[in-house]
Amino acid sequence: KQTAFIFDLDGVIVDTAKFHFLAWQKLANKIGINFSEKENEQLKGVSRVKSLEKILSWGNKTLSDEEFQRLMNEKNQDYLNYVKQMTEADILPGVNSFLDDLKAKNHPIALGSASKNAKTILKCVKLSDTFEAIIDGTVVSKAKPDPEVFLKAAQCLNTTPSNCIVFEDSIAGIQAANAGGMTSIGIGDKNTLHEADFCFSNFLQFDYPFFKNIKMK
Ligand code: B16
Ligand code: MG
Repeated sequence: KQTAFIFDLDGVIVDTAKFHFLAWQKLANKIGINFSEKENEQLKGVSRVKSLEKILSWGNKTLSDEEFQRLMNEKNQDYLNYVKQMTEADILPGVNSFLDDLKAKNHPIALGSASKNAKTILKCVKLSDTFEAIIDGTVVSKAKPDPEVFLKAAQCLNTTPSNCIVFEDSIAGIQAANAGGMTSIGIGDKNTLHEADFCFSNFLQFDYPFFKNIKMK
């Protein structure tokens, strides 16, 4: 059976991670909480609600439900203003040709993202019809590092976790893939993503034949 491939979105297919960073930083600073790349690393792959909860806990702050909701919306609007300006040119280097290779060889491919904005982003970068299954923040109830998002993707692709390879840029996402019994490929810094089975800085660092001989979990 052909190996199935599951892709995270933010930080793997497109560099929206930098937009999340800018939007969260603006919000955190506004409420007097320090926010740098170091804090941001812990928000990657984490849901919107959990992200704001974490930021507030770092600043020892609590908010009313109403205010919490308001700030989450504000961040999302800010974030979407960046997203709306994206085009196909914002797909990360090497991603398109790798996706083309997988499709040419009939590998099942799915998207596994924590984002509620996933479909909007795919539309902006013209990848709406690329994935056989799209599992995103609108259909998942347990956030990464829980494996739910990837297990659902495997199920939609009609395959087993051990037949899946997951691409992830976040610590939480690598943990989710590992917990689901899938082979995890980190995209980013080796030291940060040391729990991944394999790690590359980007999609130009490997090619399709690499996966022909890969040792699966
Ligand atoms: P949204 P991924 C995740 O997407 C991001 O990494 C994370 O930073 C973000 O908070 C989360 O989506 C929720 O995104 O606010 O758009 O619903 O990496 O799982 O594709
Ligand atoms: Mg990500």
